[in-house]
Order: sequence, then C-alpha cells, then structure tokens
Amino acid sequence: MAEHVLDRPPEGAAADWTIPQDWAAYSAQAHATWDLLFRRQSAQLPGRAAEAFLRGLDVLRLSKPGIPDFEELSDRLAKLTGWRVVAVPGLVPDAVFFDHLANRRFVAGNFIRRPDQLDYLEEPDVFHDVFGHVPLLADPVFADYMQAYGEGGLRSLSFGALHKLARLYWYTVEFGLVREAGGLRLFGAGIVSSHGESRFALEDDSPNRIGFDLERVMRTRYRIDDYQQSYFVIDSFEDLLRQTVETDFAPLYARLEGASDHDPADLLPGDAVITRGTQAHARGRAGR
Ligand code: HBI
Ligand code: FE
Repeated sequence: MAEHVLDRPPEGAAADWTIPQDWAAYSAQAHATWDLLFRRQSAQLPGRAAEAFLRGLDVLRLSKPGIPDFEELSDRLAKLTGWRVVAVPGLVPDAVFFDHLANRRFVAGNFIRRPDQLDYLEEPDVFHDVFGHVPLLADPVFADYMQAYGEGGLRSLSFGALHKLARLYWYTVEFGLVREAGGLRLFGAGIVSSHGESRFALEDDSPNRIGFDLERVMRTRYRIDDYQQSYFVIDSFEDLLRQTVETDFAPLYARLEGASDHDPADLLPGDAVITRGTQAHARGRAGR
C-alpha cells in the first residue's frame, strides 16, 4: 500500500471509505478534460484494445459527453454483471479495496486530473478508473475474475503475500495484453487509459512480451514510474479466470517465500517469449 494512504476514512467518508460522487459539482472544465481524454483514447483504441473492452465502452454508453454519473453507469452495469461503481477520495487501504471487489463494487476516484497532468498522475482519477477499468466489468468472465481477485486479495493479507498478489493485478488488470484472432490486444486499464503506453505496449521494440504464467508473474517486480519493460499476454479471460480460481494459493505462496524475484526486464529460460525487447526505452531513460 502506498505510504500516503491514511489508515482511517477521511472526514466526510463512510466507514467503507466511499463518498458521494457529487456529480453536480463537476466544473465545465472537469467535463471538458474527460471529453478530451475520451476523444484522444477512443480514437486510437479500435484495433488495439481487446474486443470485450471496446464492447464495454459501447454497451455502457461511455461516449456520452462529460464525466459519467456513477449511479446511472452502475444501473447499466449492474444489469449486465451485477457490478457497481462507487466513489472514493483516492487510494484506499488494501483490505478495503479487496472487500469492495469481493462484493462487486469497483472503487473509483471522483476527481479528475488537472489540464497540466493529462499524461501522468500518481493517484488514479475518474478517467483512469472509469474509462480504464469499468468497460471490462461489463464482460461476464472478466467480472468474475475481478471478484475472485478481491477474494484472493483478502486471503493474501492473512498469508502476508499481498505484494505477490499485487503483481498479478499489475500485470493483468493494469498492464495485461491478450491474444486475439487479429493479434495482440490491450486490456490493462493502465495501458488503455494512457495515450503513450497504448502504442508503446503493442508497437514499440523496447518491451518484452511474454506468455502469461501465474507463478512467473508473481515473482516479477514492476515499475511504477515509466512504461513497463515486460508485458504478459493471456490467452483469454476464461484462461486467466481458470488459472486464478483453480490454483491453490497457499502452497504457491509458501513456494514463493524462498524464491528470488525477477527484474522487470529479465527473460528466463522457461518463458514463452512472444517479443524479445531491445529495452532501448528503459536504457534511454537511465542514461538521461
Ligand atoms: N485504492 N482507490 C484505489 N484504487 C486502487 O486501485 C487500489 C487502492 N488501494 C489498494 C490497491 N489498489 C492495491 O491493493 C491493489 O492495487 C493491489
Ligand atoms: Fe487502476
């Protein structure tokens, strides 16, 4: 959990950390920022984002101008998969986050980035959370995966294995790729909500692209300050869900306890390598 997360709900928040979205309070500029980000991303995602993601944008009517009203969005989403979107002031403690997921509630920041932060910000805002995460929650299989992740997250806390499970979230929900009939496609929210990374992750020569393996992913550190050096590719959401619910995490965590971690750029002997990256991007950064 990030250091700047409080340990109890801030003034005005409920015991589960939710707050009213207060949709009426958004300024015209806030809505305009959403519209700009939406236009920019939806233009480059056809042919790049997973089919289920694009379908989600459509069935949830996310193209309607302005920041979505969570109540209206939740009513539409609940009819499809039973999920709802609830507002929170920012990052919430891990146990709170997992408890919401386990109960099919997705927590979303209700604020939007400032116009000078269009391409980078530290805390998840409403654009990242709603545009990035919510469309896939309209997919029944992905919807089940997110609930299973929340349940697994709660269990991981009792094993002291949160950082291992957080890597699974990172390399799937945030930065995952999926193999489709037309080729590799994006589904991670951190990629589909990023103007630069949605091209980089698919088209740049720098990063590795590796077939997904649960144990491999849980041993791999990640970077939070730049584009990823490796992306993991799932075969399908069905396969991801199956691997996650069929695996007994207790012996897996026990085994990983004594195992070494891998660097984000490493390729290993057992890897199903799809692309061997040049790592030119990361090297360029380091030399600056
Ligand atoms: N809080 N609002 C918010 N959004 C997150 O994605 C989030 C969080 N708190 C904790 C958390 N994520 C982590 O537990 C997971 O990323 C593993
Ligand atoms: Fe996210």
